[in-house]
Amino acid sequence: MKQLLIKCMVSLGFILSLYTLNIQIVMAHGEKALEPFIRMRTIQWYDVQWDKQKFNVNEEVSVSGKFHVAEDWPVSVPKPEAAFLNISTPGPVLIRTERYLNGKPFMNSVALQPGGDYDFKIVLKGRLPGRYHIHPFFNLKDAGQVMGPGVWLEITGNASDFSNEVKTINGELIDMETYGLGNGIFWHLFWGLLATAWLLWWLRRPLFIPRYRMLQAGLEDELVTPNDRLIAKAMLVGVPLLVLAVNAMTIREYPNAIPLQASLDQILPLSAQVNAGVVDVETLKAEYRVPERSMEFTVKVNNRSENPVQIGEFATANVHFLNKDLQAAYQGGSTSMTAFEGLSLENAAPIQPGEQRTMTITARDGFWESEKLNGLIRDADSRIGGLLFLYDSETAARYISSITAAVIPKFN
Ligand SMILES: [Cu+2]
Repeated sequence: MKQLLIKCMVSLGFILSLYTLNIQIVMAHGEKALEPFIRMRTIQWYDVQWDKQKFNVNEEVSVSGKFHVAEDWPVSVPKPEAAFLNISTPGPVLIRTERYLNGKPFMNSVALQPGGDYDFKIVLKGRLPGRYHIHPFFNLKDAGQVMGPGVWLEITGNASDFSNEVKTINGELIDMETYGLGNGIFWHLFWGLLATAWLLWWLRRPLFIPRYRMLQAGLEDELVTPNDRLIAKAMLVGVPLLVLAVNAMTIREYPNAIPLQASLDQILPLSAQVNAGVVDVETLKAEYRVPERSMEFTVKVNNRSENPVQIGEFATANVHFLNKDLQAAYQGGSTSMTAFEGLSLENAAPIQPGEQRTMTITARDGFWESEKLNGLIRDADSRIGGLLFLYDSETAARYISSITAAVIPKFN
């Protein structure tokens, strides 16, 4: 209720602000609307990359990346028993031609396992020219959309050049842009008109209070005439008969049709990529300093690898806080949500093999506020989650830990 009120106030404020400001290009599209604990502790995206960001109509483009499903899945969010990997676009500007999870093609929703690691790839084809803001995202059943990182894509060329032809199992080549369109429009109109006619037939009678008074007066027989009964019987028999007859015609014309698929795809997680065990990170506590916009973690790092490791990055809800003392080339691509000097360590010395160190690390940047992640401290579920990236100083190997802790706010 409170959130509804806030949303109404925000929308109202937004509408009012339109009158006082010049129209500016809207840069966001609701990715910050979801509660911070859902964005930080459900799907943890990383290494998301587009093979190109400028391409032609008809040209293929692919996005690939990885994600970890947080172990510390919020208790108020339904478990990811049905999740759909999709691409958020402003309208049908691209078409999706292929989609893979852990290298397996899949069409339907999929059950994800908390703690599991996955990689994905989606192949798209440019349809409408323009410059668009695009995200991969997961639609979680009953929870909402968890956005992956967003990019701007530029599609060049002519919309009229777009072709979307597929070969059916009968070997016929069809144009998906227009195939069956007339049929679809006809049936929508047909059922719409029939339903409207049926509704209007009854709406012209006395309604509500006059009807109630007639019933009270024992005049119900006058409300339903023999003609009404006849038409009702014709509808009752005619509609199912029509559906069955048209269905039979369709089956005769297209004997080898595959029904729309409604099953859940079963794809198991990869072998552990995050929390894989060689370098362990345990979060002892987390404090958010409101005036400084900084999150301070006390972590216990246990290095069981054979080389020294250093903490390089903390990533949560697509915001990357990089360790300014470790600007290594392998530290991931930069996005518009990278705080290059956002991460500082209490003790910058590499953690030696066999060493167990308890230390504080601080992720400080205005992103906590601009990405509305600081709303966490006013949530009923004030727990943070994210991925901590550690790098082997000698071999550049990367270790990833999904860390989580309850957040205590500090207001001064
Ligand atoms: Cu966006």
